[in-house]
Amino acid sequence: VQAKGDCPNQDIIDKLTQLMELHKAKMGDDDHWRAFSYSKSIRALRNYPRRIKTYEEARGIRGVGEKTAKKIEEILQTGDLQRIKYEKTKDVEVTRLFQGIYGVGQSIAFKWYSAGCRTLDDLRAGKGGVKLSPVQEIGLQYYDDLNDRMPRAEAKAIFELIKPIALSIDPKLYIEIMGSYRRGKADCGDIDILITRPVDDGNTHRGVLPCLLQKLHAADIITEDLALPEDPDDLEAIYRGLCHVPDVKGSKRRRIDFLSVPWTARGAALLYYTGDDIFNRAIRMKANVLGYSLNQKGLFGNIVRDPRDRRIKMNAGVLVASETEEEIFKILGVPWQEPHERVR
Ligand code: DCP
Ligand code: MG
Ligand code: MN
Repeated sequence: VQAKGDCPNQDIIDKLTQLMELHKAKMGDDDHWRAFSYSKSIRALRNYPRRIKTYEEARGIRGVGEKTAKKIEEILQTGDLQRIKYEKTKDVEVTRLFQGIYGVGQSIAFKWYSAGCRTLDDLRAGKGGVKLSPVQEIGLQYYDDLNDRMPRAEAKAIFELIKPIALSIDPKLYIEIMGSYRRGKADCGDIDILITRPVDDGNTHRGVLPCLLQKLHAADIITEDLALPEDPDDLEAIYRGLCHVPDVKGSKRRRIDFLSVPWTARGAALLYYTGDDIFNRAIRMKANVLGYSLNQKGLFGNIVRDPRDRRIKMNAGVLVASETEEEIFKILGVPWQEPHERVR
């Protein structure tokens, strides 16, 4: 047995080890035996006393199979092993594909990859025992639609179907599109709708969102639910789902979000929900620097932070502003920016 350092075939062992580790990390059916077969070859090579010169010589070593011998030959001839690059890019490519499914992040994508899935059809077939959640199933079913952005006009058309239905429930509702649409973008990833209602007559929008959702299902505008509000009777609620233009053959599924907030929080909600996300991060940072805390509910002052970690807040603070975007900008000393200017 040779010491690791002075093994005459160390470069080969290194490459095969790299490949073995890549297969091990994946744990698919065939990855498992591949990793095992490489581990056998690697052990054999460690004990082999001479520099291997040819394919035939490699093939003659007990424990080295035909495919591994081919790889050894490639390393001898080129100093490299293409399969390593392939295994690496393959997992990036496949996990990216899987992360295109609504509700799938990096860790789930990699879990499925490790189970041996490589294509959307593998997922559909439940290869490797993979099981999708109901939401992921919907994401998979409408994969192409949901990875497409809709023209601004389509977001407008869908909203114009929704708005009168909402106003038929309560004519005093405030209902508008936020997100990329409000920023004036030519295309939208989804439709973000803010709902609230003035309280000057003593009424609120309590219960409106569940009622609206039911009507939108009945009108075949909303087609699938992805996430329902936690407490439908709360003035503050979030809904995520899919919608389409009804009665138009081949109309695509589109993402739709509803956010309902108390009337007094509308400014902070408008600001948050209009974005974009980079602008939001910047203005929240600015608030933090000034000793405030900004979120979708409002701008809060008298924030006490943990001196050991300034990110940790020790109290909820005192509400300073939340009714209009303008006052939040003003208190933070940020010059007013129109929605279309709030971009990265
Ligand atoms: N938002 C945020 N941080 C996030 C997600 C969202 O601040 N992580 C805010 C800013 C966004 C708004 O919510 O503008 C709406 O979220 P969307 O994901 O719908 O993003 P956009 O509407 O801006 O873009 P898209 O056209 O892709 O929907
Ligand atoms: Mg959006
Ligand atoms: Mn959204």
